[in-house]
Amino acid sequence: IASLLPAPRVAVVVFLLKDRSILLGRRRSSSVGDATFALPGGNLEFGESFEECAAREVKEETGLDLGQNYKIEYLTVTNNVFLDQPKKCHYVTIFMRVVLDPQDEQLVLNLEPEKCDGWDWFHWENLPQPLFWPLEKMLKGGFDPFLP
Ligand code: 8DG
Ligand code: MG
Ligand code: MG
Repeated sequence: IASLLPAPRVAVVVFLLKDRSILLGRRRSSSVGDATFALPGGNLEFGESFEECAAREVKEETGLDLGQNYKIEYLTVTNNVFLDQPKKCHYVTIFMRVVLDPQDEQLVLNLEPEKCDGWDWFHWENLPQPLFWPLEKMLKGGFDPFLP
């Protein structure tokens, strides 16, 4: 019954773009999307703006410091209900974008190895499989994070 199910939560995830590539990591999760390739991101915390949450999760998970110079843009939102996963959950997922300077030499680190096998840049025309379902669904629907 509905009262035994968790309330929907808000997640903020980030398309980090560098040249024509995006940053993805293979999830390690006992709850949702295990072994699928996903964007950095996580749960919106009390009082945060979407931009603050995006910068915090990117820093916590990859070490990349978006600092004051990068623009963190809102792209879109999707509604994701996970019923066939070890933990049933419902996320309203906010997708943000940051276009990195191709000259930015910061290294990407796997700072949460218990949650991710490692981060890599993948060319937009050659994304890995399987993608985390919310991402797969968007891209199949024609969504392009590189469009202005
Ligand atoms: P936190 O404790 O750091 O707040 O959470 P997290 O451990 O980083 O959470 P997460 O699972 O990485 O992200 C929260 C939820 O966001 C995830 O369970 C489902 C939803 N989500 C999507 N698409 C994506 C995506 O591409 N990447 C990530 N990381 N989460 C996504 O709907
Ligand atoms: Mg996180
Ligand atoms: Mg995360």
